[in-house]
Amino acid sequence: MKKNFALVSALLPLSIAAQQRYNIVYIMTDDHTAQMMSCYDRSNVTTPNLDRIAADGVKFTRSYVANSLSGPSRACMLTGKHSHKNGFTNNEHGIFDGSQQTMPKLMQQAGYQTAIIGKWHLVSLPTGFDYWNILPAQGDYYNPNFITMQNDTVTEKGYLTNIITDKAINWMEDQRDRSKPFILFIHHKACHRNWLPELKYIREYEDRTFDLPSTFYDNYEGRTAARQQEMHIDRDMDIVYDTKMFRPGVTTRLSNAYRNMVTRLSGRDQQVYDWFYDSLSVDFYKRFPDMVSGKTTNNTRELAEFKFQRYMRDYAKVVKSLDDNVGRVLDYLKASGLDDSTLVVYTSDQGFYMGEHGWFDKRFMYEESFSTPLVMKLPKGLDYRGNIRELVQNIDYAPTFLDIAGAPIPADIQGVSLLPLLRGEHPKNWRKSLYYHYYEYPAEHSVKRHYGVLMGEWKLIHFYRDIDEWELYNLKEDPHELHNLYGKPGYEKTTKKLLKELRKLQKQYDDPIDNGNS
Ligand code: SGN
Ligand code: CA
Repeated sequence: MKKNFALVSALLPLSIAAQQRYNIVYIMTDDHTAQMMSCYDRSNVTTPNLDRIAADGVKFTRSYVANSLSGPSRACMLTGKHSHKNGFTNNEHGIFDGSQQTMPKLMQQAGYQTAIIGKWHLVSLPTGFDYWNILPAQGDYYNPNFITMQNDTVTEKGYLTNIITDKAINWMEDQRDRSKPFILFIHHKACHRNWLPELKYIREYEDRTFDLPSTFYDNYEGRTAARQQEMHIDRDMDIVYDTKMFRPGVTTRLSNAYRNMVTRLSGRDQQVYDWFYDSLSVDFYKRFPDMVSGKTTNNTRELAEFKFQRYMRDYAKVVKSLDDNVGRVLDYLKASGLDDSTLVVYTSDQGFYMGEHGWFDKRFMYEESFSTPLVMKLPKGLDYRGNIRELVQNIDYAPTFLDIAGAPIPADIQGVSLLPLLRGEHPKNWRKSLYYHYYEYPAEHSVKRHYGVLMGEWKLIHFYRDIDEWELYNLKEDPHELHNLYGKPGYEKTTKKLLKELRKLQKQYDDPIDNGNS
């Protein structure tokens, strides 16, 4: 017995030391949704480089966030904890407490070099990174500012997606300590509103007419919170800021913000931009003369569909640059011999509506925005390939990376390591349900506060605060979540079961429900 112990303790450090310490390149975009990624959905765009990641690894088909909004999603990813535990519940009032335990700090302790480049959006400055170079707030697409580790603001020339990639490749090539494994976070602003394209792709997708989603003219029957939102393409998308129909004299809520963004371009670039969108704008105001007053038109369907096409085209252009740049990172890893030893993760801070329910933006626990794309290119030694259908959430990334680093996963981390799934295992005790909680209301886009549970084909949601409404969906029979079954005869047992699961998760995650209606 004694002998065995001695043997085990002699072997243990060896086995940890012998474990391959993969590098991790974590690429996270802003608002990039699966409907605009061809490895998930071929109907809208082609993304060959993103598809390469999935082809050389895995694609998660049931990947979700804990809170569908930028700052909160990033805080969940960094801590492995739900919003109420990491303290960053919403963008408008949140300041991330950088003194708390985070995955990058734990990765450092495990001997990794840590770096982050691009969108940060957590207000306080990064902690736990050996190198960082971040955008102020949402950042700008054209000639963007970056905040340096010295807390200086520096303006860089060019298109943001290219610049972030240049910086990331530079860091891997010239700046990192080659004696250590690394985790590099490449955080793009693309494809965040208002979808300003790289000038070389300004004409791309202009001959495409995208199909309207079947739910574009949703009437929100039985769904009060869905009816009361302000993220409607028809009503809420700004004709100047979002669809870029600028015309001197036409003033909208966001027209000044728009000009400030576009006039970051200069000289010939500014001309290229203006030539393109001005000619569209001239046609637009001929077609919708009432819009010159910046107000309204009788042709509401025609206008809504015009806005939808502009939205889809501009978003698709932004994705094209993104896909190119992901390709550059993959090519660099290959050329530099890092390919076999590096896990590449591609995800977004949440999904997004591409006209489903008539919407843009995110926030709701409905599938399009609750889910987030997640594909991983696996390094040598992790040889599983294909789809992973288990339920996963962005609180799982932190424990996964720690697991990969051979580091212990602290007990207060609420996510679980995905490493067994990456090995092709299907653990019998894998989670059967997911918890969601969204807090940013009252706020832009007016999506009511809500929490809910997803279990198998069922979803139960409670909207609260100045509303007290429950929704129940069967995703198999009603994938677009149009038929709220809550309170309908025949669903009492299912509702009870889901409610029990919801309360169990709230207890497990220790979420004090701030609703007054629970
Ligand atoms: C900005 C956008 C919103 C968007 C939020 C949050 N408005 O406020 O449309 O929902 O960001 O997005 S804008 O007029 O400034 O473009 S998030 O991805 O950062 O959470
Ligand atoms: Ca986002």
